[in-house]
Amino acid sequence: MRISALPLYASFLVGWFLLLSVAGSALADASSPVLTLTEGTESRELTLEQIEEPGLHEVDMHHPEGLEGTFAGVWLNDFLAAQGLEEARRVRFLALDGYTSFLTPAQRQEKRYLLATRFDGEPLSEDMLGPLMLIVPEDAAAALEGRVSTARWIWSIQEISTR
Ligand SMILES: Nc1nc2c(c(=O)[nH]1)N[C@H]1C(S)=C(S)[C@@H](COP(=O)(O)O)O[C@H]1N2
Ligand SMILES: [Mo]
Repeated sequence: MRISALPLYASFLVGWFLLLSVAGSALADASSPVLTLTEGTESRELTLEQIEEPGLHEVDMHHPEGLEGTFAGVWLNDFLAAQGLEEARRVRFLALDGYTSFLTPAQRQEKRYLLATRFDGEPLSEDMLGPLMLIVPEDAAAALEGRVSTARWIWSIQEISTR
């Protein structure tokens, strides 16, 4: 190869490298596991793709922890139904920081919980309260003003355990 062709060749290689790494991370986002779903003693890993299978619902809101924008996710009851778990008497959420909370069937009937998977179109990263968080869109304004408890607005969810 002539010396003069080297910069062109090098930029071609760098270009491909950038393209492949971007494609690779997009692929990893949708098809790598983000959640452990436990039913009794049986556990399985779910990808974002599998979690979002029932269809995304979008809501523009200001989360009490600070994020403001478009949240998207699946209704918790739709997600549970898709997994054959709509009858669960206890749905427990476990977060990366050790926080845990649970919902009973009555609580799941009383309010529509959204299992958020995305913020402004992108998968929720761990520094943005991800990979998954629970929000109640109908309570967004009240939560921001402190008129309603957000004890069940658990973020950084890594496991959902049902029985
Ligand atoms: N992952 C995670 N989610 C959480 C919490 C937490 O510590 N970790 N705190 C819960 C509680 S008790 C409340 S009242 C709200 C707000 O918590 P904060 O006041 O500690 O910010 O988030 C809820 N979700
Ligand atoms: Mo709390």
